[in-house]
Amino acid sequence: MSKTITCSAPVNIAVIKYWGKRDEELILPTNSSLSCTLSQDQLQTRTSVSFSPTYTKDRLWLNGKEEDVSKSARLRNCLSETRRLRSEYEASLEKKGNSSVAKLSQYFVHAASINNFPTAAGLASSASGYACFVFALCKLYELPISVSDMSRIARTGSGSACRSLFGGFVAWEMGQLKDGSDSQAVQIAPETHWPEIEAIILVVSDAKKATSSTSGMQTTVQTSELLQHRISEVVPRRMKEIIHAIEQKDFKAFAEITMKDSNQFHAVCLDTYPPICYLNDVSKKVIELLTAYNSGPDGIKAAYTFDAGPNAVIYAPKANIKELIQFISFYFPSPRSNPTAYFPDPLKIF
Ligand code: 2P0
Repeated sequence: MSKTITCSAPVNIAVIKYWGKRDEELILPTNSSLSCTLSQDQLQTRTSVSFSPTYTKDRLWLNGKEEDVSKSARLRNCLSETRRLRSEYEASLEKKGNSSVAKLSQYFVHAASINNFPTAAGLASSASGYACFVFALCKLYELPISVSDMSRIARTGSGSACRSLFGGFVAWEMGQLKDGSDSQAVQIAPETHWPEIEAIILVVSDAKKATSSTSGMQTTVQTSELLQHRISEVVPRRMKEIIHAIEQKDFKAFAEITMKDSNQFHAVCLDTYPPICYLNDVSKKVIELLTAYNSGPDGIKAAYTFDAGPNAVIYAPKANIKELIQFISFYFPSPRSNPTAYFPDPLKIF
């Protein structure tokens, strides 16, 4: 008996940033966060998972290159938790008198995952990657669990991954419990709620970032004084305000909070010692241009946000997108005429 499942998961881009863990192993954050999940046709991961009696160990290929599963605690966490839940499910079915339960939990798994965008360049590849991996495993094992339950498993692969299990506007509630059982993603509004909002991604650099998010946030927690102010006062207030702005479809409020939170996240990085600078001169030029664009008589028309890298994500209402692209292209004429995303079939990697 063997079986293969293929799934895809989109990237999410935070507007209230996650930065800092209170528990490194369980990946429990020091603050709640909120993101927008991009549509699947933009940035996505596609993953195939399979089990077979012929497999002799768990194996995973990322963009065609094999990763050593035994060396990744995060991959092992996701595999062992989904396998444990499968085994629990098998036992419960047997208890109910079902004598022909397939013992899927005893098989090894192979997984192949492909991103259609640069991996580890601050474009949230671990978010879509782990969300896709966990979702595919849950489907492979036919687990009767909720999406929020899946988000808690994905969180143990990469924090931001828990938010990619839902579409639309998604909060990762930090939770209070020590075991992380209340640290999960919840959907604030579905993708149909505010379809006028679009995202533009400016790839300033597709190079791998110098400081990984995991080690960067560790140093921040140890050294930044500004982080304490951020997690105790600023983020709790902003979470409420931005949820209200999303519910009311108040773009100006949404955009102002988004830009301020991006600015504060990068200020916290700079307040880390030794400092972390994810923004480069081009990123700063983008901030300058957007600030100028927003200073006209119509007020705020677009919001920038930057993750752990120099690439900008701009959120704006559909009505402003054409003008915005013309404006940006004028200052940053593209050296590549027609970049196309590659997307090989992950199944061919097995
Ligand atoms: C976010 N970032 O909220 C923030 C904003 C980057 C800047 O989540 O250690 O890759 O795997 O939990 O999820 C990046 O952190 O870190 C991130 P781990 P992750 O999207």
